[in-house]
Amino acid sequence: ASHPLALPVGVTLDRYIMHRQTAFPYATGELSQLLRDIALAGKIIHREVNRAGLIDLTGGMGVQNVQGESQQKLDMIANIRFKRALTNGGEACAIISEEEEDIIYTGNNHGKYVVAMDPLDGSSNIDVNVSIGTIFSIYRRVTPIGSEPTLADFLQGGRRQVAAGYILYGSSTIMVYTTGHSVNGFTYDASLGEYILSHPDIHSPCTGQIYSCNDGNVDGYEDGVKEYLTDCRKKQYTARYIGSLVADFHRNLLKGGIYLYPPTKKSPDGKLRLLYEAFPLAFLAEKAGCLATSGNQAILDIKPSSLHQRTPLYIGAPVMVESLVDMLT
Ligand code: P6P
Repeated sequence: ASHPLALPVGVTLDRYIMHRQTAFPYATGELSQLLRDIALAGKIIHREVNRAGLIDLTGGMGVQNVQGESQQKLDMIANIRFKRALTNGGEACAIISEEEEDIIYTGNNHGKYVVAMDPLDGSSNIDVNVSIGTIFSIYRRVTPIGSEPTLADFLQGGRRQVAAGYILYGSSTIMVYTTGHSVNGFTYDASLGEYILSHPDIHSPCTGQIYSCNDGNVDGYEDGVKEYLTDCRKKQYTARYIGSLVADFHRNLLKGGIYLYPPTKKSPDGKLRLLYEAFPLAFLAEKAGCLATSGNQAILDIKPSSLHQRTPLYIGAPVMVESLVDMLT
């Protein structure tokens, strides 16, 4: 059954956000505004991504642009744009980003929220026109309003997220997010400058026949993972690996599938980052009926200890994730 608060396909993101806010009488609008700020930055990155090839934003470091500024890579530009949108929006008191080592203080110490983000994941794919994505995770701060935010605001744990989502810059640009209830996808119509509700109340299939992993790493995987992949091949499942987490995740979310990034020799703790890749995707995945595990525990139950810590990640259709976990134990 569709979610009681579902709105018809075609409604704009702005109208949807307002509608959802009215469902919460005590809502004061800050989270709504924060989501709008993220959506705005997504529109700007959509434009930059889609013209990158034309003004050499793809990979060139040290290339001078028309203003004579040193040309920055697209992921650096995305980082700057998201920081600026969140700082100007006023709702986020602090940000952490895959692009920066330390906490970014916005100066909005009266902001209620903190944001963890990967502004442009998979950016090595830009140069070859492969889809890339922004991933974001929102927490209500635990430090007093008005004080300077601290590490504690970011290390609350995945189940304390108030919202999480991603923006996929693919054949079209789509923003998919949840505030803890339903999961909804909004496709960007650049001619209108609006995100339009295209995927209301997403429920991911409970099983699937698509598996996503880097086959080049398989020999280094632990035996249980190898056993699971052998089983997928025996069942003649489909291997689909774009090398861009958001793109692989989104396809599996809609069609049913499993994405695996196990520990490897090169990345013994896994490659993907907990706070701004695994936590937000796991939060959204669980709200859409999927599972996300590190192999030892649910991703959302991992107690974070540092901003950029990594984790193994197995995420997708519950039947597929459960049969993998059974082979790991
Ligand atoms: P590998 C991109 O660098 C990324 O973080 C994810 O988007 C992607 O799924 C993964 O790493 C690809 O890693 O080691 O298979 O190239």
